[in-house]
Amino acid sequence: MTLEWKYPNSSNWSVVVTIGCLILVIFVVFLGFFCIFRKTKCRFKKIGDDIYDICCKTKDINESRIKLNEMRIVLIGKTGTGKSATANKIAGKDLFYSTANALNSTKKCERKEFNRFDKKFVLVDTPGMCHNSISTKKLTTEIAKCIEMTAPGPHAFLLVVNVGRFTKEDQETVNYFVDRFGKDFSKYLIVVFTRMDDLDNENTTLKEHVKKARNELKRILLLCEGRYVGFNNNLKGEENNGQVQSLLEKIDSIIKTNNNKCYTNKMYKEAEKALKIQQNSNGPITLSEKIESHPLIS
Ligand SMILES: Nc1nc2c(ncn2[C@@H]2O[C@H](COP(=O)(O)OP(=O)(O)OP(=O)(O)O)[C@@H](O)[C@H]2O)c(=O)[nH]1
Ligand SMILES: [Mg+2]
Repeated sequence: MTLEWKYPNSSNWSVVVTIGCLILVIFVVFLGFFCIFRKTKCRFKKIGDDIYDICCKTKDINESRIKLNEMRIVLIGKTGTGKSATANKIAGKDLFYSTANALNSTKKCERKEFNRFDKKFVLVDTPGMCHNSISTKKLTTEIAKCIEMTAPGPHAFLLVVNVGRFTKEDQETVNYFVDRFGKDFSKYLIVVFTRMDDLDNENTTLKEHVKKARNELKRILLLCEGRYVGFNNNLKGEENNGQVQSLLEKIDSIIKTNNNKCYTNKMYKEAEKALKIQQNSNGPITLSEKIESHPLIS
């Protein structure tokens, strides 16, 4: 049997043309649907992208709002002055270990987060200077961590001193921090006087105490533009809330003055570099010595 091509007759032609037209219509319809689908998909994608953008922006705004409502604080000072006790008073609960026993005192930087007075707090308690069982080198390594622990950096440094006599050790402690944290340190500094109960027992106010203070202490208060508060770490409840609120007002004013900018790791690195240069050369004196000999302060 042989297969033979037969030229289509007129009726067959109409079938071929109809099938051809049908294929063409199907193709055009398919193409049309494809284009509409693509366009819709693009439009959906755009709507999706817009929603994503809005979500991201809202997330950023929320994050910056959280950051704006956040207070990051580092407590520094000589050992036993009441840093951990003050940190607990700020938190309104015992988060840090505070003790009269020097052997059990704070040995490492400790970071705690909590919410209070409609704010988020990040508090870092540091080991005290002039510690018998920790070398200054070890303390320096440890204390340097407080900047990263409060990343992007603290809004305030609370230098905790007690209302007792301001000793040579206290002075050396301040000098240490001035040199370590550099020229920007004073912009973030607040002095917290603990043991206000001792002053109450002597019927003295903090203002009077400061007035009668030694020049070394007055220099520090000048350095931080008179930002100081008193704390009685035995107070509880509303009375404690009052002293914490006074401190928070001071921190708020620092944040405003510093245009919301916190102390940064970059500032710390610059201070570290400057201190190394000063230590390696016999020339310029350290920042703390410069401050001590400043005409405004001395
Ligand atoms: N009376 C009185 N005692 C206080 C006050 N503040 C702290 N203390 C006491 O001082 C002692 C030392 O307090 P801490 O908070 O452990 O001191 P610190 O500065 O953290 O000490 P380090 O961890 O060694 O650096 C504790 O027995 C506290 O109860 C205060 O305002 N009044
Ligand atoms: Mg402590």
